[in-house]
Amino acid sequence: MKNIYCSIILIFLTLCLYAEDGHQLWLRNSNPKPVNVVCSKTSTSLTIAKQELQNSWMGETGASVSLVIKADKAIRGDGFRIGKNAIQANTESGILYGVYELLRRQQTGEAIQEEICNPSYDRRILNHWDNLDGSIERGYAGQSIFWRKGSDVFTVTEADKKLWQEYARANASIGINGSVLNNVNASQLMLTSDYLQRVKAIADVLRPYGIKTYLSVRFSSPAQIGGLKTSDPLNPEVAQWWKDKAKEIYNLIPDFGGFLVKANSEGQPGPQDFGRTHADGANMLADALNPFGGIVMWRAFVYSASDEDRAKQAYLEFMPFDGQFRDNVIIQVKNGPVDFQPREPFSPLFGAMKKTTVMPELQITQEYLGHSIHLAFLAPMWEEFLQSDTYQNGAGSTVARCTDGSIFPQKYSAIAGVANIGLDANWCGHHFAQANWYAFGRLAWNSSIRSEQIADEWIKLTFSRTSENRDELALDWNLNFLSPVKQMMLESREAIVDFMMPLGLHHIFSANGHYGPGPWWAPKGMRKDWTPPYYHQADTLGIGFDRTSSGSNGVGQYQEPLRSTLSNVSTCPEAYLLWFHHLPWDYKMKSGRTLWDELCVHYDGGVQQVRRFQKVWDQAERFVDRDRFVDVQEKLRDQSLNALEWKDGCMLYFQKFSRKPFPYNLERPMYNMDYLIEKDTKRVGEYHH
Ligand code: GCW
Repeated sequence: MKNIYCSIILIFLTLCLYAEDGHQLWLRNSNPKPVNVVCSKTSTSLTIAKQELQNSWMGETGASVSLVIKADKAIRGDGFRIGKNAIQANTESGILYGVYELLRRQQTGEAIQEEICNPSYDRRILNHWDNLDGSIERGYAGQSIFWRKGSDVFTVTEADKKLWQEYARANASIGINGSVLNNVNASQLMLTSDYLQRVKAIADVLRPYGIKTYLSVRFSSPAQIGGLKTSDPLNPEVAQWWKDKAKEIYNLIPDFGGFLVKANSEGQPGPQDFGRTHADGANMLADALNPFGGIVMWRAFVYSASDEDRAKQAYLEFMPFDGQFRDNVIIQVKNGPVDFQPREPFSPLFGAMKKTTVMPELQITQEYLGHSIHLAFLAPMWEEFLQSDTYQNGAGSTVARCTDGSIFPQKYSAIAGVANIGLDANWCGHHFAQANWYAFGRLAWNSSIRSEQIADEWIKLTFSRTSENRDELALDWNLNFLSPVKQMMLESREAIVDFMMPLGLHHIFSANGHYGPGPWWAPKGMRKDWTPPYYHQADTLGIGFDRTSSGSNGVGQYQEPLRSTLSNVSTCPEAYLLWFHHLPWDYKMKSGRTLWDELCVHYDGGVQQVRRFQKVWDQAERFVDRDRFVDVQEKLRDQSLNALEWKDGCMLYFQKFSRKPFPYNLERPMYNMDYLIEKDTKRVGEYHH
């Protein structure tokens, strides 16, 4: 009897010990060894650096570590030189980044030899699409960590500060050095004094961690909150209003980063409302910020209800202004020409704007990749994008090199990621979505690290219990946890492409929720380019969007030889086939199958893949604490069901056009299309647009 009690108590203790809610992210406590940290200067940032070393040191017991701020030409920006027991940098942030790097390497067992680590991009920024009422556009992890409903928002609590500090620390640990605190669909209230006071409070917490604060601004603010008659950028009073506003902000926040602007896009106000151009608007704001060293990040995400191929519009609108922007304006371009789809070719603006600074915008939040339900590791998607060759300055002109200052002279270099962070205990909704926050930071710091390395690091930091017991169990852990889970992560994005929109299909989501399948979705009167049939173009003859010269000629926006590669159906990579070509159902694929069969094989393959992920995860049970294990297990179940809806919905719908049987070796549909459409119609009511 006594034994039973003992066992129960033991099990309970074990569960408590290993119960984790994920709040600690990749910064979980370890058993530190004693260390002596020597630093010639003192400051809040350096104190943080010191404490981090003392709290997590896993190097030699009793070692002495020196932190040295000393100018060195080989070290750029907030880069650092790292050694086993020393970190040197030009800046305090550099020291902090060096400390996190050293600790990370100790914890993951990566080699530490003397070397210099410089950042790929100077500005590594999170964009929060957080509204001032606390809701988050495309957020799937709870309410905003910055804003909330009601007047309560103007009181800064200790809990707020604690959370912001944890947030800042997590960012600093992966090199992120900027945060845009509010939605690009910005409220004019953002720039009113009460809200700016809160921004100041946030900035004060983020600053010691090397993070600059930025704001999204609404272009019509002068008229809406400034009492002016217009917001015309060429009106001197308007320009003066922005100058005064900039001064007011910099008085509160001397190191304020600048503005992010979504203008004349999806109904947002902008300079075109006054017959002015994007350059007029961006330059006016840039002039207001320039005396203080601020920048303007002006988004290129624009498309109108015209007949022009949506994928071509940003390029058409922005290219004429190349060279006309101030040097503190950066054009922020989404990775793909349409909208953060599971797979898109890179936007043709990258490398094409040679006299303007361009920065990539990635989406960390999984708007189009299963929200916080699907397990989707996005590093492979970003790696694919950053390493895409634009050929704009000869072969090897990757998107990364076109934007990081390697090819074009530019005063600033920057990269942004739309955050997936909310008030959920684990910050990101899905435990594995944390890996995307992590990956964004790591790639912004070093755009050439491989997804595999990022996954490897993240798993070790996030799931190992302590390094000691990982060492003991190393073989078992590596073989039966690290390796299969890493493989699953690396394959996860492709699985989603397969069951949602393979072979270059895109934007066939139902309604505006952007979760379930909706290739059929086309309500009467809806703007065509907001409906899936516009994108898939399926008919009895075939499927795909013809962007060759016989179609919209979207390919014409790419540089040779890429243009020819993409426009020639036999050289166009199959992953982009239906992005660029409309092809007959019996078109012969490289596999020898018809296009129809191949499409079905991908849909089916995606579903089977998620089921394999379920098996991988179930086998990982003994290595993971109960809470996180169950959470992920349940989400994989939901993902599996959703994958099946995608496969059945899309295959049954496209079959109406192809009029061909599903390959007989594949699983038969389990859903009726009508059922899925009805389910979808019920869901649609929940979404706006
Ligand atoms: O993809 C669309 C999203 C909108 C978003 C917009 C943008 C913030 O559906 O929710 O608005 O992109 O990037 O501006």
